[in-house]
Amino acid sequence: MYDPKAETMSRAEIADLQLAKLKHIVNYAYENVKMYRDKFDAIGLKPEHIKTLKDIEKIPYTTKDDLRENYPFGLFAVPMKKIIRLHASSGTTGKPIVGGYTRRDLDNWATCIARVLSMAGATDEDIIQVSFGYGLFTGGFGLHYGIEKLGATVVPVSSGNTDRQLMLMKDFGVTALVATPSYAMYLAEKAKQTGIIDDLKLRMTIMGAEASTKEMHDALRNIWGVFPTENYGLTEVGGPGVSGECREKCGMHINEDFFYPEIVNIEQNKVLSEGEYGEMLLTTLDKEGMPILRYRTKDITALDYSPCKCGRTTARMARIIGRTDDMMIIRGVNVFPSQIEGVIMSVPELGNNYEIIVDRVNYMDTIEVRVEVGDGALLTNYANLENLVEKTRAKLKSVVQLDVKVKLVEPFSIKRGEGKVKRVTDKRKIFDIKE
Ligand code: DLL
Repeated sequence: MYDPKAETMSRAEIADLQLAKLKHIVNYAYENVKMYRDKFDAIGLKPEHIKTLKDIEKIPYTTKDDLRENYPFGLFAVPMKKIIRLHASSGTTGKPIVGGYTRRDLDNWATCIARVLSMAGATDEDIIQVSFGYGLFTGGFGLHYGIEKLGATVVPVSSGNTDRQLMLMKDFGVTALVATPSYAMYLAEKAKQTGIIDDLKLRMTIMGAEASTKEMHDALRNIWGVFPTENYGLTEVGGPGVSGECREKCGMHINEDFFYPEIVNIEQNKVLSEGEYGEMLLTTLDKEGMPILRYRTKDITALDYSPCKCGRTTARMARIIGRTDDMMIIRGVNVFPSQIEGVIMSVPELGNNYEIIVDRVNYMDTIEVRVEVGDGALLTNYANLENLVEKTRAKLKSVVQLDVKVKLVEPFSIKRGEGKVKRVTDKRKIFDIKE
């Protein structure tokens, strides 16, 4: 454990610390960020009204639009002189989300990452290759400084050039790989194809930055033959390091002295109880550069406050089952891409790469899954092929309650990415996406 004192406090100690930090950060945001002052003043809320942790519910949510409207530096709570690093989300549309870090923020960030790495089983003996992009994306630099803080050896290879990645993994004796799950899978396929996999010293994959299912982790564990864990974070609250899985793999431990999580039902404007799934809100408890109160992450998860077998007492968040904005509504049925991935990964004859195409034909929603077969020879036998399509379709129907068209394609025929994968193409003109 990297930080036993912080990671094994009693729940009462955690609550006390969180309340003290919450009171401070609310006051700090009110005093130093105009947007928060305006939001509080509009409803007559004063920082001193926050007397208990539950009082956080009085504070209005912060949304992505708030961040966009204050682009680029409107939410910074310190003069620019004190900001020593900027990051930004890749953002597919419009302006990116910007984060500003003071020296203290960077140090806390590295601590959070060092903890996450240690949860995953890494030590100062490890040689860790970072295959996240280095740049405005928080993944590369975020993991980098955490690895250094842990005292492990960092290989800052960044993203891209898969052959070179594998060569370095072999030549440097890399023991841990940091990547998105989809890129870790691509690297594994290549390593297997070229036979290089047998010459590696890898002992774990540490993944994050995109959703993945238990089945995907099982497939990764199978192909690499090493232990996978995942970790979570987002640019808006600083990047990776919010939470990470330990070797028990029973949810991601939240760095609760830095982040206060809540799960809410947005439609009912209600904070949910332990174990209930809903959208996660995050409040940064210790950010100088850009404090964020009750940020709507859009990520859907649930919390578990019971102590973990690993000895940590920090709350665990369940694997993200989807985002409120990636939920597809197909003929009135709610479908998450993760449900489809779960089915695909559980059919042994299927490969690990797939895409989902949603369309509207004659006013009727259609959904097609294109998935690579594990072995190209399958495609030459019509009867086998039909059986496999049928089997997959039946499994999908039982999980998503919809007829899903299944198209099997050659291994390696679906484009692979080096960062975050985009699996869904929604061609419908009208988007019935829930806010
Ligand atoms: O992806 C930060 C990060 C980098 C996390 C490296 C972990 C490792 P953004 O680019 O702002 O930041 O994207 C944040 O990615 O709201 C989730 O929807 C998704 N995401 C991140 N980690 C996970 C995960 C980084 N472990 C958005 N499981 C978040 C599921 C994840 N989704």
